[in-house]
Amino acid sequence: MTFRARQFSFAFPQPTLVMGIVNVTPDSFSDGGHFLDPAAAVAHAEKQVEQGAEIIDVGGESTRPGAQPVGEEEELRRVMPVIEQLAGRVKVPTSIDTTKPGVARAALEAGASIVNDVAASRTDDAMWRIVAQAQAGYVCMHRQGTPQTMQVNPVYTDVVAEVGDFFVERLRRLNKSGVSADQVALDVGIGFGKTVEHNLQLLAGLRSFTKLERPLLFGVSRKSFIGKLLGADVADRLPGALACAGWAAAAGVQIIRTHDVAETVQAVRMTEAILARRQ
Ligand code: 9MG
Repeated sequence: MTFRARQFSFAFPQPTLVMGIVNVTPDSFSDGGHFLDPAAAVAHAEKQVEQGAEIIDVGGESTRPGAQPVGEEEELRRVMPVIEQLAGRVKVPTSIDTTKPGVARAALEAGASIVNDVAASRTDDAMWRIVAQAQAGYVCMHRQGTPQTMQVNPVYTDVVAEVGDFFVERLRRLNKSGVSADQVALDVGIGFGKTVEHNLQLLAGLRSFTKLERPLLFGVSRKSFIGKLLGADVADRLPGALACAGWAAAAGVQIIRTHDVAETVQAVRMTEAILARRQ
């Protein structure tokens, strides 16, 4: 199985990839305001690469529940200096975390290779045509609702089956818009229109998505479901996230998105060492 993202190509199976998060936002839930200065954001990304990140995900609009939408101009103002500088400074692919086709296009032109789209449930295909034209990688994430509404009583009959059906239908639509399957990674969207119970069911069911034969991407870093389940404040959720990362790697997830790169690399390498000796 191959994941193609412009000049980059990942042939799986290979050790789990860690994607480092760089939020260029004033209001993200755990690191909002830390990397608003482009120089600080770039230095943080470089540190993550040194720690073993093999993809850097740059975002300029918070996706946390209840976050206020950001206009395109402001989002571009936040992310573009970072994307432009990273293009010349890191050897790993840069991903643009955006729901806006205009931001995706500008970021791809400036050197990004992947579009991380938490609004893959979109109805029009402008975003996908841009991804197709650039031959970029595309993260197709499941979300029920919008950041403003998604945590207001999310309902599923069978969350694992419904997310699986969403992926099948999106792969078909992406293909129709010119995005081939080998450009797509799938993400169940932990915390995006899901209760703690839904998130746990998706974690427990991760292996079922491997039958789609696309790389699976997964993010739980510092998320509130860990806090709700274990009573941990946002600064104290790393052990819970590392347990999920190890579990996900064992279940066949290929890419883990995290704020805590060094710790996550260690967790997944440990898991892989055990898996290699499983009888
Ligand atoms: C932007 N963002 C926040 N959480 C995320 C997650 O779990 N997956 C992806 N793909 N993006 C996310």
